[in-house]
Amino acid sequence: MDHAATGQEALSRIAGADDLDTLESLRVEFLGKQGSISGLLKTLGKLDPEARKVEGPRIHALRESVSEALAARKDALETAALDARLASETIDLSLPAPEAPRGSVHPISQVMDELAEIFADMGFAVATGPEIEDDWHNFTALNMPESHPARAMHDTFYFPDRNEGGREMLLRTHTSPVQIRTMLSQGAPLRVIAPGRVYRSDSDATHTPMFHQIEGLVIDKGIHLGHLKWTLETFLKAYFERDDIVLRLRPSYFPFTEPSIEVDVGYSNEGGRRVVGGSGDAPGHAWMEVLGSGMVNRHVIAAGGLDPDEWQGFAFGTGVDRLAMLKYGMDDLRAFFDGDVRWLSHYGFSALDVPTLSGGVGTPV
Ligand code: 2NL
Repeated sequence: MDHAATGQEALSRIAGADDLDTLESLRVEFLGKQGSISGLLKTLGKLDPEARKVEGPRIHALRESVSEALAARKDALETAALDARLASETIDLSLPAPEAPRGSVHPISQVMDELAEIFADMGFAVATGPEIEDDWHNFTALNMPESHPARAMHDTFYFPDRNEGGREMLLRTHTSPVQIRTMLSQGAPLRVIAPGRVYRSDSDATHTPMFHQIEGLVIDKGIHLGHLKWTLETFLKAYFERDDIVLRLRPSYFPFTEPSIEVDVGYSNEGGRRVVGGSGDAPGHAWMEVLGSGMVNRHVIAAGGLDPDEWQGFAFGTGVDRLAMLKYGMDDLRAFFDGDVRWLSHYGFSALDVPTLSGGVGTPV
């Protein structure tokens, strides 16, 4: 048998295989169970001992050389494939980088950050508390007795069960309970803001059942209305980033403050948009209420564990959502909570743009 010729043909076909699939089918053809060289090996058993001595080494040598050739060709084809991939997958550094999808900061979060920044500069810390409250912290401590209308089922979301102390549980209707908790845990003097979600059973074009409030509380000795007025004026000028903000203080009523004061700012209408600034009495201007405030009622100071003859304070509260709408020009409150990314990419802020008093508290993207 001319094994040399068989070997030559096998080696040249292996050398000519130009992909891994072809090479694998050659391996099966020569060395597989039914392969031609495997067939030769099987014939050895039928030969007489003399012939086997001659043929044996030749067939084994043939199998060895074909097997080595297959391995070498496989290696070469794999190296070539890798080289081709490396050549085609080079990165062109002169091209612009592919755009990474970027989220944006919701206007509510942005405005809360701006408020925290502004009040931090006036020495206020941020206080937080539970959104599920008991009726003592939400109402009683704030001088709102059992008979107060705000406690009614149609205004407040109650839970069916009372807590271990027998108190009724509810979704807080304002952030004031946070300040009661802060007075009780930290004592006086105190300068805090309490921003967060609050809940009322209310739903129409201008009211959502959940909205955002920020309240401020200062407790110290000798605090009076002058401190309140300066603080609110300084805050509003920083927030609206204008020096010509004019305040109008009006007497009002809140159960938790005495006296109570509502704060209006002057604004004008420019292209259908409210622009805050100037006196509300100036031509083309009007007044708009932006804050409720007052000197903390002595019953509330006492509920906070402090002696009202020793400590006085002022407090204020306002809606974060409305402040955001006024500054950034959205006109529908409900869109705030729809979660529409198109609205968010229009009104959202860059996460890298952290509000600072030196750099501007609000810079929309
Ligand atoms: C408004 C008015 C106000 C307060 C909130 C307050 C809190 C404590 C004691 C006294 Cl612990 N007062 N908060 C005071 C006056 C007004 O909010 O229109 N909010 C949306």
